[in-house]
Amino acid sequence: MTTNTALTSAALDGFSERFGTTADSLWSAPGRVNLIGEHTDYNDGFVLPFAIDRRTVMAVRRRDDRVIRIATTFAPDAVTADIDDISPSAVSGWSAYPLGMVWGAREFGAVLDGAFGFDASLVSDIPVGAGLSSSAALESVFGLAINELWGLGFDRQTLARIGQFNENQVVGAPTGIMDQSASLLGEADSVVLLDCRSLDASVIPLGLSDADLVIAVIDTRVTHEHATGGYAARRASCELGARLLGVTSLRDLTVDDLPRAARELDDETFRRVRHIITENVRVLDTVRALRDHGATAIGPLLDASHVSMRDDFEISVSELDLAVSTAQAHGAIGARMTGGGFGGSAIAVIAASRVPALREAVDAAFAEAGFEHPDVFVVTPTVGAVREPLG
Ligand code: GAF
Repeated sequence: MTTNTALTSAALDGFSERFGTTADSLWSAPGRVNLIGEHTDYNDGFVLPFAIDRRTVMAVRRRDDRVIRIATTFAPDAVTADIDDISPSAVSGWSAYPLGMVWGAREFGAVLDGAFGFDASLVSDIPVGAGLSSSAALESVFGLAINELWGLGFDRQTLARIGQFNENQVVGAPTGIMDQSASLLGEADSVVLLDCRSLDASVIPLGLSDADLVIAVIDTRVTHEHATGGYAARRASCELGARLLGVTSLRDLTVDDLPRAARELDDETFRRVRHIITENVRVLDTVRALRDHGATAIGPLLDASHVSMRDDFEISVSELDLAVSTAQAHGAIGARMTGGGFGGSAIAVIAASRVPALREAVDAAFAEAGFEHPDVFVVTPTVGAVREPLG
């Protein structure tokens, strides 16, 4: 069974239109929503994301040479590269996400002597810049495809590491490993608990339907990117805090260290550190709440996470705060911004029957504030990257 018939058909049709022949294999990878655990990944901490039912699909046909051509619906021109010439300086723009995976695989020890070229056509229904990891989906779909086509033998955790490496070294964004892990390790109706130090991952049932709940995304349409600006500054603050407190990473600290941190750090660095320490606790508390009481019990933890991101980590924006407070006032049992921040999306855990009223309330609140019209839609936890059947 395909994960999304309309998208896989669009990828196959797009392939035929662009290359004048039919594809011989098909792959897909999802975007992600992070339920809780923000900016904890690059601090060796815990995250709890899930793969969403918004995907990037790639139709492929093998070639007889070592050339890769990639066409997409989101860029006018196809890119062409020779497998042997791919390096950080030879790729740029959107194609760095897929093509950088070839270089990353080689850096992780893959011998590409037996690799062959292919044509590929990509389509996606993950909004770009919405904080739902469209870029990780691109890396994951391409990484899984070359891993299986070329028989590279990497496991999914290693593919996620290659994706992060690509993002850091080729794309130039100092991001952690959460997004690629969610896209590669996600399972239906579940969240992925990832220990970003050991990379141990466990899949935990979310049980939304048992509780008659859904997760609504509120895409503020404030776009963001992580290669520049606030994201890198937050990472630098965390590294400074760890250094000044004499630990390898903020993962090594607990709430018992907060009084010392308050004494030894300037106020801003202290608040950055406090967010990471308390967010790690909230992730583990969320896992316990899910296991012991189900999804109905997680709301206050999500609300507290948002407050911490707004006040201590300072990565929220007015649109995200308004989305969260409006959701909380219209029936959400918990709401928070999700992802790297400075724009993007918020999530609300809410009864399915209340989603139309939530959409109306958010639309009205955004119109009154003079913000751009937001997009509100429900996401379902779904399977990670897969090879799709051809038809
Ligand atoms: C972005 C990054 F890519 C992730 O690694 C993570 O740090 C996240 O922001 C914040 O939790 O999505």
